[in-house]
Amino acid sequence: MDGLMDLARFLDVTTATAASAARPNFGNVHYERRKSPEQPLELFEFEGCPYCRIAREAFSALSLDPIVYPCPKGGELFREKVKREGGRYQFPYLVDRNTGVSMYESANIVEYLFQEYGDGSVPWFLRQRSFAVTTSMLASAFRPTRGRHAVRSRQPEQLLELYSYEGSPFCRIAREALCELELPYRLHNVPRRSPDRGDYIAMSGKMQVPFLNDPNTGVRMFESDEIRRYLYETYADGGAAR
Ligand SMILES: N[C@@H](CCC(=O)N[C@@H](CS)C(=O)NCC(=O)O)C(=O)O
Repeated sequence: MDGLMDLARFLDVTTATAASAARPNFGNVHYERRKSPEQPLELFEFEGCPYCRIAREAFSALSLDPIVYPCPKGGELFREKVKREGGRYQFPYLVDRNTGVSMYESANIVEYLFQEYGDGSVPWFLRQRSFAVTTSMLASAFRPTRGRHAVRSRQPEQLLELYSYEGSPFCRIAREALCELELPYRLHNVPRRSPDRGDYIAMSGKMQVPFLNDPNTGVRMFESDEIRRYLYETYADGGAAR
């Protein structure tokens, strides 16, 4: 049994690492942020979607902390809101209540974020569109069953918080579980050279991601496999760990 668990974990980390390698270090380093939004941006997405990854890389590179509303296939919680507000089921979808702007299209979202919150210039790995889309599709292909399909869950009263940056394979494993369970969360991006790292380390005790804070239960934890197990045991219907 332990051998099987070890093998499953090995495969999990290997394929997540391969996904990260397809977009090596993109979104892992901070780019200049001119200002921070007063109200959190809202991102409707799902982890397995290559276009959503492109948008998330921009958030990560700017150390922006959106509220993520997971919209996996078969999800019943937030997909409808996107259809209602934007007119169609398409992800990613951005809502910025600070400026009254909402939009589809990852390329437009990237451009908007760097214009509004960055220094106006989009890094090459997001600007080269066909390169970005192809490599992001490759990243998704390494994790064909994760972060795509909804698993019935019970909703927490308060928003969960995840500290992460886009290109970490371990953070991906944690985000996939949040996505599958349709658990909305505040995504705190702390890439290398992020001005927010100091506060993060002071709060968590060390520089390691992912880190989950669940204010509903008081649980605060590192370790992607434990985060995934905790989320399934706490929020999946029936509490099954997967
Ligand atoms: N050109 C769009 C493409 C977005 C797109 O095709 N998203 C897919 C997911 S990868 C989608 O929304 N599919 C509908 C669905 O999942 O219901 C972009 O870059 O944002």
